[in-house]
Amino acid sequence: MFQNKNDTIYEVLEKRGISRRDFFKIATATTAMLGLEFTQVGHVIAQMETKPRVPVIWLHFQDCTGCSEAITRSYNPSLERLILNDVSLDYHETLMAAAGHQAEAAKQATMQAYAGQYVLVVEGSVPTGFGMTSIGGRAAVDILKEAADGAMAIISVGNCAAFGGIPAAKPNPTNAHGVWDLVTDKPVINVPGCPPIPEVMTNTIAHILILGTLPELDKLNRPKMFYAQTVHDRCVRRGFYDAGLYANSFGDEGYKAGYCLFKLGCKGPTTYNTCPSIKWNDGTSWPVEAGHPCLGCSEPQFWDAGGFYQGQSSLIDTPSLAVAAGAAAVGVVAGAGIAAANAANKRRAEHATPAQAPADNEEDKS
Ligand code: FSX
Ligand code: SF4
Ligand code: F3S
Repeated sequence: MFQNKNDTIYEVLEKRGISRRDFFKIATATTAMLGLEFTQVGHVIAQMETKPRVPVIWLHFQDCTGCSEAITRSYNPSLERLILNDVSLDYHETLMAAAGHQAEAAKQATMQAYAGQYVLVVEGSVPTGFGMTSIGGRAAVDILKEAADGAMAIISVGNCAAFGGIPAAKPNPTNAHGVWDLVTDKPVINVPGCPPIPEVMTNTIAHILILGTLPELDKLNRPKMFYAQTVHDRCVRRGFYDAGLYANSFGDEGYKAGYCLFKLGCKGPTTYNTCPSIKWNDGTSWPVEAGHPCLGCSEPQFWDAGGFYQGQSSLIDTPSLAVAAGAAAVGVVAGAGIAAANAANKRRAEHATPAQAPADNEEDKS
């Protein structure tokens, strides 16, 4: 097999018969995909030529596997491209062929051979209650901490891994937590959503693996490139909101006319995510465009913070301003600083309601 872990991305492509010319095309497309200026193509080429492919370990805890299900529908980059070219996906309970002891042995081998070099992706919240979920006879929290110890960075995909999600909703019977509650000595990047937008997951992973840096993060450790604006900022129904035209019930005349869904409980004004821009299923549509209010799935505590279909008590008088976030990167070496910031940020998230969380992002606006 050509999948020598020490191969660079370029070497992997070369062994697959990709010409030098096509490599340049791939590098150019990758630069655009990562949201970088065209002038950065040379840097991306250098990274792809010199950086060994990085192993990824993907752990599942309390989840519905919707995040893994969603990532298989990523189109740019596709999951196939990510796995074949850019990363070595060494452990993923749903996608790997191995099972049982064989799978566990593969994970242990990667953790030992690439200590300090692999990226850990976590899906699902982590139960900490006594006697709760165990895998292979081991407590979930131990499995997390063991894998986190040797990781250069951790990506929490989905609201469950980032903020606790559904399992942590009241009464939280398993005492479930997001990863950044439990791992405080490593950079933890939150990619929330229930599930997250597939391209947001693949691009965040690709950014770290190809550039070797962390993306710029907001106060909830979400990549600013995707979470700097509210859903409301770019909503297709925004003109109706501004004109005071609302649907009052599903199926009424306003609903049929495509009016704003605010009175049906839409959390778009207080939810930071890129749904209106990237959309879902290769740009086909997204919840509000398809006729459903935004549930706030990328914010902390979204299951507990008010009814999904309850209109909020008052309109937002000063809608947030859109801002194009730069993709300026912070080196992985800065990870220790980010890890230190995790503690303060997670405390903020614990006490935030979706209505409060955006205030934490105010500094991101101009
Ligand atoms: Fe949670 Fe992921 Fe929601 Fe499901 O597995 S973020 S329940 S869509 O998919 O963890
Ligand atoms: Fe769109 Fe919801 Fe904002 Fe209305 S309240 S404009 S439906 S995001
Ligand atoms: Fe989630 Fe709202 Fe987008 S519910 S998928 S953040 S429109």
